[in-house]
Amino acid sequence: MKELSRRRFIRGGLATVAGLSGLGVAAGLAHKYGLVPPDSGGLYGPGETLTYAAQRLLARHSLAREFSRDQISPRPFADPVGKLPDEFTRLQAGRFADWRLSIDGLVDRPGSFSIDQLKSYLSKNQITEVACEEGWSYIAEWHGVPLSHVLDLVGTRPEARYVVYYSIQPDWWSSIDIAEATHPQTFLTYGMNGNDLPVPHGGPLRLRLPRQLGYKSVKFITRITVTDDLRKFPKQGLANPADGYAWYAGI
Ligand SMILES: Nc1nc2c(c(=O)[nH]1)N[C@H]1C(S)=C(S)[C@@H](COP(=O)(O)O)O[C@H]1N2
Ligand SMILES: [Mo]
Repeated sequence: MKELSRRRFIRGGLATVAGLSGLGVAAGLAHKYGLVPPDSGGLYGPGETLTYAAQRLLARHSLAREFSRDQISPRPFADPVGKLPDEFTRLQAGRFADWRLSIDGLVDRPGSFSIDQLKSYLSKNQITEVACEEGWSYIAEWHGVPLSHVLDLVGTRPEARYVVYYSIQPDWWSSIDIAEATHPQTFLTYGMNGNDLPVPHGGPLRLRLPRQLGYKSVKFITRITVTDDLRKFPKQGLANPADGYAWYAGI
């Protein structure tokens, strides 16, 4: 388990500063223009709203930095994950042949995809950094299919605003807005540094979002739901705003 109380303490300090400098006024403007993230309520709300609104107005299409092959970290750090469910062990024994990613919600053709199917679609590489909120990072090459490509295959409906994604690990799930979901660097990732994605890094399938902090790049993805309203869902899983993890974690 992570040190949630320390994070809460750090965020508490930041919220105090934000309160003193009057971010609430800016947040009011963001509301007016519909640029409000789903964790805009409560103590951290004005700061979160300002960050998200500024990002979406100024840098919606910006690219995360990409690196050259010689900058790839020789020993990428795999952040230890909690115990994986028995279902994972069973699928792993079958070399993930039965792993499925299902996509439902506001799409015309809900469906489910095997890893081999995903590999047969448009394949892309990116050499980007995983940056953990705790301060460490590493650079790796990632191989996958852009999420936008798969969303086009299932036919995202026009009213879609968010994409919710779930790990086989029960408490790990998160969500992003459509801008992030259709960004060219947002990948359904099945490979790393020339090999299949290793299990400690989220194999066989991980959502990679190099523009946001590591905790948004959820490992062992099995389901995606497209929605118009995050209030229909409970708060983010383990990495949730109440514990000091912002919903929008842009870097
Ligand atoms: N399913 C799942 N996804 C996860 C985590 C996890 O514990 N379980 N940890 C997150 C956190 S906090 C970080 S920083 C990154 C770490 O990625 P890495 O193990 O490749 O370094 O994975 C994220 N995705
Ligand atoms: Mo992290």
